[in-house]
Amino acid sequence: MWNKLKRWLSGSGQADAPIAIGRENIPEHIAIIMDGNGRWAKRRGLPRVAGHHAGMKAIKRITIAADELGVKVLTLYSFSTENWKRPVDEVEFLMKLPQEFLALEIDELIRKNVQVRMMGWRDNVPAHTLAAVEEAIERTKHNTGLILNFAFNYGSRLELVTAIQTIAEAVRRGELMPQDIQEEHISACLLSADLPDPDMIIRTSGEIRISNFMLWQMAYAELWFTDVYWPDFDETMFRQAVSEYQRRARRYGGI
Ligand code: V0D
Repeated sequence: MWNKLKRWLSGSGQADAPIAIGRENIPEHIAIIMDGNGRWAKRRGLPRVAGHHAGMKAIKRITIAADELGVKVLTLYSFSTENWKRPVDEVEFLMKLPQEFLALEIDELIRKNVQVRMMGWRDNVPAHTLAAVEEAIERTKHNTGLILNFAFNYGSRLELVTAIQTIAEAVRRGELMPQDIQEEHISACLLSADLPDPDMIIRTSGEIRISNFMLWQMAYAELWFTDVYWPDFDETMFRQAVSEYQRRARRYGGI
């Protein structure tokens, strides 16, 4: 009802038809660049941090929606290795959010059989933040449902640099010949080594770029962009993205 009203207010004139999603061809791995929290707040005359806070509710909504659709992995880009350049107060505030989010949601995540993970560098992360994240990972590590993978202190080029270092070291030790290096060696050295590549990447807030996110893994991903700010992103829009994914024919370079 509310979504219908919102669509009516925004003047699309569209009836509230249910979004058709087939049970076949559900994307196995969806990755989301959760952008627009600061702008969402600014538009309301609120401090940026209020937008970050509002973004946590969207995480909950989309996690539930992804789980209900049978998505296996949901990766959420919450903090990049470049985000340390933001004002210190903002970074300090952001570093309290994983604890707050997990304190609020861990019981339901456990009840829903969700496995929490972190994809990113542990160094530089404040001890209180890391302790909360590690505790959630530990408490959910045997869960067999949706993998909720937080890309947190993550950067794709650094991930590739460390992969290249690992492979160069193997070559130096004589365990691998340069001409024998395969795509699989590179995939196996990434932080996402035990996850499938994302089938779809969603970015909110109208920016049409990838911002150092899963550059290797996104080779065949469908890209989906929306102008909606992350705190306003809801399950209807998420289902719209999945529905469109199913309509696009994926060919992996074939015909
Ligand atoms: C702000 C919108 C949950 C995006 C949501 C420090 C930006 C709220 C987490 C989180 C953030 C991270 C790891 C984890 C569990 C939860 C989070 C950050 C920002 C960056 F294991 N929300 N959230 N992390 N925001």
